[in-house]
Amino acid sequence: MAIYVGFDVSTQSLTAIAIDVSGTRREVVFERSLGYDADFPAYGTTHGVLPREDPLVATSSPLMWAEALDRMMGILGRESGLDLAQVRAVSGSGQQHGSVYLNAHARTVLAGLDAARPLVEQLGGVFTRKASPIWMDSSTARQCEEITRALGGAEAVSRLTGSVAFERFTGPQIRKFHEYDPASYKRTAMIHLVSSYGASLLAGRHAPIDPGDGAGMSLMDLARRQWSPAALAATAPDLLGKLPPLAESWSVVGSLAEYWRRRHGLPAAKVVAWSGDNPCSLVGVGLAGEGEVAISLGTSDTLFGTMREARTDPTLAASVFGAPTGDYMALLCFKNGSLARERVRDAARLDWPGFSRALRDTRPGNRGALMLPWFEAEITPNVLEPGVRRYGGLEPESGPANVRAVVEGQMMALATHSRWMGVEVREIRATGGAAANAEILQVMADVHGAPVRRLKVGNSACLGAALRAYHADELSEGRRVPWKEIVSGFVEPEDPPVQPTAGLGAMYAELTRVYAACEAHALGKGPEPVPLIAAFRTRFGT
Ligand code: XUL
Repeated sequence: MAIYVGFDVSTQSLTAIAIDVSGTRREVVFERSLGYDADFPAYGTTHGVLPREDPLVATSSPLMWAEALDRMMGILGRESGLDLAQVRAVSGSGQQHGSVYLNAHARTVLAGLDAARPLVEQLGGVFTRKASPIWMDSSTARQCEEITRALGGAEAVSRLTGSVAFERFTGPQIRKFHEYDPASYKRTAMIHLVSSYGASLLAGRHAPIDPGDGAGMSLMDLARRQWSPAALAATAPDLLGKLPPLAESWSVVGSLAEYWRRRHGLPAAKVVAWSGDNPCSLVGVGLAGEGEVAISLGTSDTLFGTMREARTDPTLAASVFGAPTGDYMALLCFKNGSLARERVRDAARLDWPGFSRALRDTRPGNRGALMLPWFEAEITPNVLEPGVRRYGGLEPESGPANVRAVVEGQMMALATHSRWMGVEVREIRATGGAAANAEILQVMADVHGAPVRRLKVGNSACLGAALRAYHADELSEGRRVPWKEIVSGFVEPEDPPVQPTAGLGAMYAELTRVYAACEAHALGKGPEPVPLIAAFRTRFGT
C-alpha cells in the first residue's frame, strides 16, 4: 500500500487529497477543503482576499495559509482514518504568482519548530511583509512598464520569460515592494512563492521553486530554466541572494519535519517540490499531448495545454510556463471567472439552479446580445479599468439574457485568445467548481465545437499535486514510471461527454468574430461593432 498526499493552497481555500496506488488499486481515499473566509474568520478575508481600499490591490495572509495547513494536517492525522504509516510522499500546489517575504531568522525557526505549540504562534516573527500580494493584484502597471523597458520591450520579455510582465507576476510585485518599503526589502532574506513556502513549512527548510511556478515571476529564463541575470537586474537590487534555487518539479526537498510527525502523527514521508496550481492541474487533468486542452472554471477561468517546446504567444496575451512533466505549457488566465458568474447570478436574483434554467431558456447566440464581463480588472485582455461592457441591446436589467451573455462571453474569450496556439481542439477536459454545471459545459461545447469531458475529481490542481508526489517518489527509487501510467485510473472523465449541439458551428464562429470586434472596440482598438451585430442578426435570426 502506498499513499500520496497533495495540498492545494488556493485563493479561497486549502484542500488536501490523498490517493492510494497499491498495485492495481487506484483510488482517492481522502479529500477535504477548508475555506479561509468561513474557517479562519479572524483574518477577515473575503473570497480569500484581505480587506482593501484600492480595488487594484489584492493581498492575503501567509500566516493564515500556515494555520490552514496546520489544521489540515491535524485532520489528516486524527480524522482521516488513513493508515498514516503508508504515506510515502507529499507535494502541493499553490495559487501562482503570490509571494511570501521572510527574514533571516526564518531559517532557524523552520528548522526548530516546536511540536508542543501551534505553527502560527512560532511564525509571528519571520515575515518582513505581513500581507502577501496574490495573483488578483493589478497595482503594478508602472513597475511592469519599467521592467519591460529595461529588458528591451514586451516581445523581448515574452521571448525570455515566456510571458510579458503582467501586473500579478512576482517580479513586478517585488519591484513595487522594494520601491515602497526599501527597509523591509533589505531585511528580506528569502522571497518564496506560495508553492515553495508551503514546501518549506512541510520540510522545515527553505525549499526550491520549480520551473512551473518560477516561470510566473518574470524572472526566469524559460528556455534555460534558470534565473535570468538581466531580469533580476531589471527588477530589484540584490535579488538573486533572496531567491531560492530553481529545481526540477520532481525534486525531493527533504522529509516531513519533526513538527508534523510529533504534532500530528505523520511519518517521515518525502516532501516533493510544490508547483503552481495551473502546472499541477495539467497533471491532474491527465493531459497527454497537443490537441487536448483543459478549461478550469474556478475563481479565475483558465485554459491550458501542453507544448513540447517553448513557443510564445505573438499576441502577448498568454503565458508559457514550465510543465511539471519537463515540457512546457501555455496558459490563458481570465480573472473574471466564477466571481463574474456570481455577480450576474446575484444581479438577476437567481440561485445556481435558476442560473442553469436561464441558460436552458435562452437561445444560443443570445440574439446578438453580448457582454464583456469585466467586473474586475481583467488579465485577458489586459483591462485595468474594471467595468462590464454590454453590446447588442443588452441591459443590466435584461435578466436571463445576462446569464447567457456572461457564459457565452467567457467561452468566446477563451476561444479567441487561444487561437495563437494553433491547436485544433479535439477534446476539452473541464474541471473546477463551475464544471459541475451541465448547462455551462453545453455552452462550452457549442462555442468551441468540441466535446467536453468533465473529470471525476473536481480539484485537479490538488489531485495533480498528489500524482506528482507519486511520480517523484517512484523516480527517487530509480523507477521512471511514464506519466500516462501515473495518471491512469485517476483522471478518467465522467461519461458521456457533452457533445456540441448540431448546427450551431457557423453561428458561433460568426458570433465569436463579433465578440472579438466588440472587445477591440471596448479597448479603443476597433470601430463600433453595430453593423457587425446587425449582419449577424440578419443571418442567424433575431
Ligand atoms: C495564472 C493565475 C491564476 C492563479 C490562481 O496565471 O494567475 O490562475 O494561478 O489560480
